[in-house]
Amino acid sequence: MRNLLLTTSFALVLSAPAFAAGTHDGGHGETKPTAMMIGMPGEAANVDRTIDVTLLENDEGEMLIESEEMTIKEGETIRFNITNKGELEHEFVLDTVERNAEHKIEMAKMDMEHDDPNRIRLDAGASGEVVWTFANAGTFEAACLIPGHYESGMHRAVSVGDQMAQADVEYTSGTIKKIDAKAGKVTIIHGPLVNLDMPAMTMVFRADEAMMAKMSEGQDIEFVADRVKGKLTVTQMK
Ligand SMILES: [Cu+2]
Repeated sequence: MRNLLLTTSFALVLSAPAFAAGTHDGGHGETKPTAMMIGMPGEAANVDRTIDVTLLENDEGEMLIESEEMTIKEGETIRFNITNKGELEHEFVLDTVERNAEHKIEMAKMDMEHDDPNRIRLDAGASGEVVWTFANAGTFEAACLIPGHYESGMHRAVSVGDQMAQADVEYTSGTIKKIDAKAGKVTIIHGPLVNLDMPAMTMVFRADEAMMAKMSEGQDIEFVADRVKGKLTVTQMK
């Protein structure tokens, strides 16, 4: 495996000049495998949510990556639960559009099996997962780089941005019922939480110390809650 990886990097370094004039950021030589433009491998303990992904071919001869819209917030850690429902082997690679294009060319020369945390290769009927933390805003791509598959439709935009999330933010009114500063928990009687798809009710939220300091029992607030590391958390308040 080690030899294969070394060969891969060598081939990529050789191919770099051809792309040097473009918008390609960094270059393989400087890019650490653990921190890429698209982010870094995520920890299972930090997963914010799961996106189910299906890889398949259809009767029209297309090859597809099917999933809900891949609209991700900056900093979010996603578990991609990937199932190959096709009859062929497929890949799921997360990267910039530019890097996928480069790697596709490399793959066309030699169908290499990679062992990178941002990609997984699945036999027909197999499933697996990629846990990824999206550290930077931008438009990225999920793709299958097996020769011919990208052209048959196996690519999908992955948009990462905080701007989008900001625009969506809607404040909810609530009244603070109880504060447990030690546990970092606050009970709020609140209106509907649109972004979380939750009706009006009384719920316990997490809040960090700075947020806690601004709260008092009985206070009427306008706030935004979101899932942070899987826990409902007050992220903004006024
Ligand atoms: Cu494929």
